[in-house]
Amino acid sequence: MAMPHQVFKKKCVKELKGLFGQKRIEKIELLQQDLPDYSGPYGQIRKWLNDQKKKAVISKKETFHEAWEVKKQGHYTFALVGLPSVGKSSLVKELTNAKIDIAAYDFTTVKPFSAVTKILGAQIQLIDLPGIISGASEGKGFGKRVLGNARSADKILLIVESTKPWQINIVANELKKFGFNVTKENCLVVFTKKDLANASTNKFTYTNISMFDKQSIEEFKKFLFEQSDLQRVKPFDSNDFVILCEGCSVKDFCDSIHKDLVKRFKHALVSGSTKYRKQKVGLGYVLSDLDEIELVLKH
Ligand SMILES: Nc1nc2c(ncn2[C@@H]2O[C@H](COP(=O)(O)OP(=O)(O)OP(=O)(O)O)[C@@H](O)[C@H]2O)c(=O)[nH]1
Ligand SMILES: [Mg+2]
Repeated sequence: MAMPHQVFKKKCVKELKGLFGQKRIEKIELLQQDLPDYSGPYGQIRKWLNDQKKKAVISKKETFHEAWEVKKQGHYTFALVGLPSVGKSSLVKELTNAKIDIAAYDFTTVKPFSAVTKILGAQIQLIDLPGIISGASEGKGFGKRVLGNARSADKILLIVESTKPWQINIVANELKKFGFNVTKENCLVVFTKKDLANASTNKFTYTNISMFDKQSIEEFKKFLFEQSDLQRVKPFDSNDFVILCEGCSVKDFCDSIHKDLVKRFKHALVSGSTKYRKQKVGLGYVLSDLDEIELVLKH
């Protein structure tokens, strides 16, 4: 029988304390092997371990400059990584209305810039990074400082010009050499300047956008939400959604509102993913995007 999820989470935190780089990654992989294949609270632990693994980048001789470090904000963070002048800042500006410099010459952005925007009720953070070049992972063009900032992201957006799809390999290689686990799960490709060409790749999930096509920007927002592993749960008496991680349970919903709510919990009435409207469910029920929920509490 699997140990209770709270006990397992405590064990993870304890065993990872003080471990960094490769040692931390190895310990996370051992813990992942022990993790029961359940959803709900164990799904949250699985996500947490994956996040920890992404952040435990092997840093070689790299010394990271604090001044450049972008703080994680909002429900979910995407970092934009790409060669110079591919349209990273244009995209962040379009999505967030932030005051950012955009220009036809390379290296317009010289420092990381963070902006948060609301997409389908979720606070999504975008980190606009200076352009990288071949050799960035070895420090060329302040590459290490730039790539180091992608560490705080939940997923990386590989920003590539649609007329130059080969840029994917350059960016992915620099990220890999820097120690990132470049996979379909944690990297997405955004082909920019769709007004010039349409591009595709079979290595990553991708989308095409253009600053001159507002429809593509609207679709891009939905794309970001879909790729963000977040879901919306609607309390029956509210018009606002509660934003939770995919695979969250009724208990996670209660905890997100108040830590003591579960003590008063009798049952919940859920509509959406359930067979019936207002179906009676317990704390372990796993919620889906756009479920409506009503809590029935002890007095
Ligand atoms: N045709 C076309 N040009 C675009 C599009 N998006 C951006 N550009 C142009 O591409 C150039 C570079 O845009 P930026 O947003 O500054 O690119 P960047 O990737 O942030 O560049 P660096 O900060 O230098 O790394 C500018 O001249 C933009 O006007 C687009 O969708 N279509
Ligand atoms: Mg820029």
